[in-house]
Amino acid sequence: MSKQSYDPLSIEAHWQSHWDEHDCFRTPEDRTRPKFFALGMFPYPSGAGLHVGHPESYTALDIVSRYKRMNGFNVLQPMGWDAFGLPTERAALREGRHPADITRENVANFKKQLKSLGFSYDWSREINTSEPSYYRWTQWIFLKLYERGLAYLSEVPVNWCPAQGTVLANEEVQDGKYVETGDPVERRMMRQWMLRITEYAQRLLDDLQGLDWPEGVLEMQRQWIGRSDGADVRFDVADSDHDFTVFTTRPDTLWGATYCVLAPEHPLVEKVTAEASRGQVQAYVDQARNRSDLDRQVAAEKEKTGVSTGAFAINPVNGERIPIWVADYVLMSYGTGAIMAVPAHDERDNAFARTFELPIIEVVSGGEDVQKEAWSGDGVAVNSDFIDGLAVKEAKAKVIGWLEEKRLGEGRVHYKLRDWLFSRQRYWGEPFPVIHGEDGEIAPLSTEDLPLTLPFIDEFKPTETGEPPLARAAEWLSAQGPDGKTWQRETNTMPQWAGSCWYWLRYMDPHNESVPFAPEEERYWGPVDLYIGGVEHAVLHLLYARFWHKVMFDSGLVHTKEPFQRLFNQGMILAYSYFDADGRYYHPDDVEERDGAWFVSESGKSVETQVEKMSKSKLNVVNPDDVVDEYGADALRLYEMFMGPLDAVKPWQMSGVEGVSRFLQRIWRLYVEEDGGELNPKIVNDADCPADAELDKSLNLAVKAVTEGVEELRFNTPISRMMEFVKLAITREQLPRSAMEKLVLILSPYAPHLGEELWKRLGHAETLTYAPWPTWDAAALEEDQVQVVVQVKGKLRGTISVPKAADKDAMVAAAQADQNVSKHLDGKQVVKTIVVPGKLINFVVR
Ligand code: ANZ
Repeated sequence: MSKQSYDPLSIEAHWQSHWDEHDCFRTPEDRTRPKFFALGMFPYPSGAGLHVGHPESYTALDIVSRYKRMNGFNVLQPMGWDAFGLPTERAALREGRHPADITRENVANFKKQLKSLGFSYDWSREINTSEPSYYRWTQWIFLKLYERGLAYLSEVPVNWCPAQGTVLANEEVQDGKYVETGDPVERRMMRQWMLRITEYAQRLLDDLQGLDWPEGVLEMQRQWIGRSDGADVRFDVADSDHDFTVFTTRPDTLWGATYCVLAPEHPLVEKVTAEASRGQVQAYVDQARNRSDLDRQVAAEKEKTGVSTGAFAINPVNGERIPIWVADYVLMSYGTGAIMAVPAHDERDNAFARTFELPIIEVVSGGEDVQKEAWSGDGVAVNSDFIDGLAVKEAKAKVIGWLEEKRLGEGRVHYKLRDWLFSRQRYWGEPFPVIHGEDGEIAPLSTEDLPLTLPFIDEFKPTETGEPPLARAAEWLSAQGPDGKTWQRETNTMPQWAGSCWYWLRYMDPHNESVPFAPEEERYWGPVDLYIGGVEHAVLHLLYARFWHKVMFDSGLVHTKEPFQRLFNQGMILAYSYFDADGRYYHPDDVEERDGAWFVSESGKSVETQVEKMSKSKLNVVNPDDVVDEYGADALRLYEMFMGPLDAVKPWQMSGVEGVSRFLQRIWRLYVEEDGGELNPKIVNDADCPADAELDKSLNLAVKAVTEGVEELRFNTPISRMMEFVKLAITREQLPRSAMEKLVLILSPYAPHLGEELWKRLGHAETLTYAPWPTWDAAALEEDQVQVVVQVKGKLRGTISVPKAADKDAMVAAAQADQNVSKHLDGKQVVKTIVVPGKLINFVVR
């Protein structure tokens, strides 16, 4: 037989079908072993297919899953599709096709791609959020929310984009335009479904404690929930019966309040505005109304705008008359929509007061010059009557007590978190399981009527009257109401977030037709032990999912308060892009390096390189399929883990893939005989192999590194340990079989195809999926070398490593052999050599 070279493609195809045929990764049914639920954020099956960011987190998770199986855990590692959503609906519009068809195609493509990467998923548990058998239960959970009073219809101001025919999230609007398309956006009142997530604000905050999540994500969740402790304070409007309440986090600064501000939408604006100011106030309010909150906040950072109402408020602590203004830096959606302004101690108020020449009164000591810059630090109260001399914390408490006693206000907590706008004017989403009566009554469908399937339509634009696309499904729209009359179905659909709010639970029991998941399955599998995904989901998805989970907890459907015990974010993979002075981008294949500079191969034109996000327009997108075709899936997996720490942002480099691919080839040659038999004859039974402490130690280091690496989600450095072992093993004439088996086992989570192939060649009939994970021998790792400092005339000239047992002569010889040391000894006479065994050598020279 001729030389057998490493051929990843045929090996990988073979093992992938072997795993499939033998159902190797089916989730075990027995309940006697500990469980491990490994979840990767399921992909949105877009037309572009998989990008290299997907295999990054999925490989990490697959390594953990394979490791856990080998450690005796029952592992649940599923995969599915977050398949409803706007991009598919847009593609349908563009291509004149149905979103269901596009989704089916994209899913098939994604699945083929994921399968080619050898992930150990239990494909029998695949889910798809756009299938009725799945969204039936999304609708069912919505009804639970509705029953509990957590879903309600409300007239709310929305960002309405007439061109797109839909409402947009605040984050999607900038300068009054839709960020994606530039279409103008207006504020409109619309009747929308809202979810009362605010009711859970405190629990969403409290339960972050005890989660094993990245600190950055915890902090983003805290910020988003935004708990603020302060007081509501009532201000009377002078010369009228009106009053209004402000929310302040600094009741101790009440004596420094020199004006008040109402949000433009505040209902009192109209009532208190003086006759002379009406025109101006109205114009200002109209202009502010069309801007989103976020937009207003950003604009207010740059320039403060506002108008005076001509009315005055009475400061409750000292009876002073202070003017009432209207300004858009105060948002109607936060606190009470009204503030007392303390320009000496609040930055925004300070800028505003300086712009409009309003008085600035210092009431907390410590600032430099509050006429120029607000002082928001600590200090003691001044100019503040009965709290003078108190530190901020005590002053706050005392004022709150006083306000409560006088019934002028009370201590209050406000949250930034808003109720969740839960309807979209879209076709490709879950229909709401409710019907509407003529007089605005609502009736939920009964659970036996679920799923309410999405009707087939072939025109996804909104109707001419601006109604959502579902208004076109004339027949579907009518339903018999509880009173026997014809009622109307809801034409909005749920937002894309809905399907991902509970999907991990469905994986536990994906084919159940009578409940979303059986309680005993949830009790065994919940919570998710490890969740890996992108940091872009640090807030919304994770917050929404936690909210639904808590509602299900309250309904007795799940037994844990939190869904995801441990969370990890993978870092983004960037790419090198190449562009010339005109800003034109070139594909990496079309440029070349000469003497450290880059040129277009054809024209010789010089180009610059920069590490950037992958994007089609920059021609720098790396397609995982191409990498697999050229180097194999094991090389792709190994490279993505070798690039750097999982959570680091790092650039893709093809030369790196080549490097790990060579490493895999080296391993192959180490195990597979060049001609003839299956196995390299160098691999012999342990008893026939002479003791080899160095090799033994190197192996134990690798086993330890891989093992600890998996537990700590550090995957890059253990690869170096395996490389070191392989480098050493290549130099040996004989290799002990047990060591070579261990290497295969620890390599297999990273490079499972090669692992299985070598395992078989080592004589094992069974897959290594359930082979016991190897242990390392701590004794073999005992440090037997020591570091010795070498000085020449008292100056540090080197450190050498010598065996612990080395005697004086051996130490001196080793020191003299060091290049740098010998340079400093050259031509000098050594008059004395001081040796501190195991620590230091000092050559005294002349
Ligand atoms: C007086 C004051 C004095 C304030 C001072 C701050 C510092 P956080 O911490 O973000 O909750 N505020 C209240 N409602 C607002 C609204 N709807 N729009 C804009 N600003 C609003 O911020 C609370 C503080 O933000 C409140 O405390 C209020 O200004 C302002 F030295 O009151 B403060």
